[in-house]
Amino acid sequence: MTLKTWTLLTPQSMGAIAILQIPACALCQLTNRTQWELGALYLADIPEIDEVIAVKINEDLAQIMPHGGMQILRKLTERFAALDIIQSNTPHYAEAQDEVEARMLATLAVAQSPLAVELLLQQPSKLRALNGVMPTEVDMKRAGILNNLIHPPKVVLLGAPNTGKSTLMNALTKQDTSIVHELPGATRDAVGARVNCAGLVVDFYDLPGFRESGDPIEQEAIQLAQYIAADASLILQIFTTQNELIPLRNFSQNRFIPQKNLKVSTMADISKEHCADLCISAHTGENMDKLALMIRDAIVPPEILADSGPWFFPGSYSPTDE
Ligand SMILES: Nc1nc2c(ncn2[C@@H]2O[C@H](COP(=O)(O)OP(=O)(O)O)[C@@H](O)[C@H]2O)c(=O)[nH]1
Ligand SMILES: [Mg+2]
Repeated sequence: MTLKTWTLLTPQSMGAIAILQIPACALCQLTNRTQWELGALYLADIPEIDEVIAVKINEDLAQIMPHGGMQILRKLTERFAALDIIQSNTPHYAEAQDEVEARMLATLAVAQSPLAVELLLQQPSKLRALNGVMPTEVDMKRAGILNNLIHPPKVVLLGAPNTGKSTLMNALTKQDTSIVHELPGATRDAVGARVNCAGLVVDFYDLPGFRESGDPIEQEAIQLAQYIAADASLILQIFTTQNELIPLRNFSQNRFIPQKNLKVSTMADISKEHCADLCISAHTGENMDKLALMIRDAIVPPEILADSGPWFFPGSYSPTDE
């Protein structure tokens, strides 16, 4: 393998240092040092750019650690272009035993949910043991569910105005994400936030309350909210003893996402709605932990998490593996 690409391993933003993966042969081109012992760290000078920590990992790969920030990165990008080394977004995992492990590590780098970590680390041995046997329909169905641990699924709060949706959103995010007001119609734009629900990270959307409205802006906001609700993995139907459930009609327009729903009655500190799946109070915190568990279990059921079969996470095999 003669690598002619470089990859930024750290986020493209401000920071004290950046880490770049580069071709081993580029070390001599970039710096004035010619002797590189494998695995040894050097302080090397890249003329007119920066002094960096550099290491030759193997005959193909090296890493440099310049100071962070956009300007040094911009200069390095120009230097690489002059050397005909092109940027790639796919790092090489020199530490991986094989391709399966490299693909797992690439997935681990982007997985959002804490629950993904242990499960992903178990997959290389499970997938290797299959000896290239392709996934069954059951495997693919399980993978479809477990992939929610990598890319956060969408969960929407749907209900009439003044049912406590925004208050619930703020309690879930533990900050003032949404406007809370006793006057109905306070929430106009859908407000989104990423929340860890008992190990499953989800994207919550606080939607404007659904009601008949003569206000064209509110009508448009409600229409937009309907689109967002249509491709949610889970709809939380929010209601109270004072405000009935909003019928779900047909929000399941996206047939690739099996839609589930939970009936959550809010303001349990005032009164409890007994036909709910769960009664909560965002004010007192009653059943808030239970809500997180119910959301997680509705999207990634415990029996799927406990299943000992392999997880064909995205990229774990390709049709060319056949
Ligand atoms: N007692 C009590 N009041 C609540 C609770 N949640 C929300 N409220 C109140 O209900 C009103 C409407 O809340 P809001 O979150 O704006 O409702 P939304 O229109 O559905 O987003 C506000 O005055 C909140 O303080 C709760 O758990 N208990
Ligand atoms: Mg609101």
